[in-house]
Parts: sequence; structure tokens; C-alpha cells
Amino acid sequence: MQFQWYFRYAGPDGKFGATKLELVDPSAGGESAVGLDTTDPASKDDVVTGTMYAPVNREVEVILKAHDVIHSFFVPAMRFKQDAVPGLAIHMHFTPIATGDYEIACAELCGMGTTRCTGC
Ligand SMILES: [Cu+2]
Repeated sequence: MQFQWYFRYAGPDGKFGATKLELVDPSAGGESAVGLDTTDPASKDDVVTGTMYAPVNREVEVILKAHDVIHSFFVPAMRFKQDAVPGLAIHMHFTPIATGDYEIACAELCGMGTTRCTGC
């Protein structure tokens, strides 16, 4: 959504819980921001955060989704950019090669300073 990225991790079970469009409430943040269906047992250990945590020297898979308008996931320090389009689940892969905190911007209207990525 505008001016904010949310990241969802599958948790220890390695399975993502179901999401439902009718449960999406961007103003509520957290699991409501992504429409997580808390009645799905697989959702119980899902983690939703405003900070992206990525392992160093391991390939990371990200599935980009947009709720409202076209956004562009942009990590300037990694020279990595990919559009997020409503109605599409766009897969992208990258491998962080250094630890640190990196700004994640939106290369569309939202601009810089929307969130950050922490390599760990
Ligand atoms: Cu944006």
C-alpha cells in the first residue's frame, strides 16, 4: 500500500497461512494489512512485519503483491527493482552479499524512506 511495505514470513512450520481480500485492512497494519486468515492453522505462526529480514549469502524469494496501485519495490544499495501490480503475485529472487540496514523505497509515487531491509 502507499508509503508502506509489509513482509510476511511463513514461521517455523514453513507454510504460509491463507489470506483473503475481504480481510485486508491497511489502516490496521500487522496481519490485517495482508488479509491473513487467522482461522487457517497454517497462519498461526506467520509473522508480518514492516522490516524485511534477509539472510546473507542465501537466495531470497520474494512474492510481491500490491493492494491498491502499482508500486515499485526498490533497494537502491542492491540496484534491485521490481514492480508490484494489483492482482498479480510477482516472484523475484536476489542474494544479499553483505550485512547492514538498507532502505527499501518505492520507485513510484511513494518514494524513498518507506521501509528498510536488515541483512542478518
Ligand atoms: Cu508505492
